[in-house]
Amino acid sequence: MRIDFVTLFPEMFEPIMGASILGRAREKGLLAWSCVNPRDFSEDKHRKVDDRPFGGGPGMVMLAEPLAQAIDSVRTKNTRVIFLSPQGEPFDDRKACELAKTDHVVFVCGHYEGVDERIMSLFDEELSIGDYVLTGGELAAMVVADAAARKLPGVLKKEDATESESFASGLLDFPQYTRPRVWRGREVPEILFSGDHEKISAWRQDAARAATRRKRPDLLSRA
Ligand code: 4H6
Repeated sequence: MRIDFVTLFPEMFEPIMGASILGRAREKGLLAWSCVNPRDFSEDKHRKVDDRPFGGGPGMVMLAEPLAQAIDSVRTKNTRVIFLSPQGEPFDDRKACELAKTDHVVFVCGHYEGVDERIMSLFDEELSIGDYVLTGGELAAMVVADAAARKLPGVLKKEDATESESFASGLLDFPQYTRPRVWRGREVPEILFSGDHEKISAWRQDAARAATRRKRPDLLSRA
């Protein structure tokens, strides 16, 4: 999977996209990403990428042309261009799986009050990571990139097989325990020491259902 981030702040990406599992995915050649800066496509002598909104009002709006040129500089035949915004379709695990099958994704990160509406015609999709507002689209783009990248074959260790986890099953994860056996007076459920893997599996399924009913009943009432 190849990702291009269209961003005015490329320095935000290496600390997140270069660390931990995503860093290893890059080393293994499973994930490649780079940044393209719309400022490099500004035709203005001051490298301006924003201007005041027609109709008045506070703040600035991102110019369409530098954004369009940045996108076109990385676009190929099978590129999916995704815009992150509070107005987007809600991002979820199903979309993450779908995205993981995409060869080349371009994430466009907005700033200021937003972008000139006419740029929307260049986007294949508009996504939101939740009902809140961020100072820029960069964190949202990295959230989506992380959720998709960990679905790529070979990115996670075998043990972390994504099929058994939360959301693939429609349920929250079952509770996990590790050493010590007693921590601050709290014991690990006895059944986990039984060695009976069928019983453990059944207990975990029950525990997952109970956790979902308690914390996210909305997930149970979905189809
Ligand atoms: C597009 C339009 C994504 C992108 C406006 C982006 C939340 C999400 C942004 C803006 C985002 C999300 C710029 C409006 C800053 C507010 C960047 N916020 N904003 N929920 N912000 O996925 O001012």
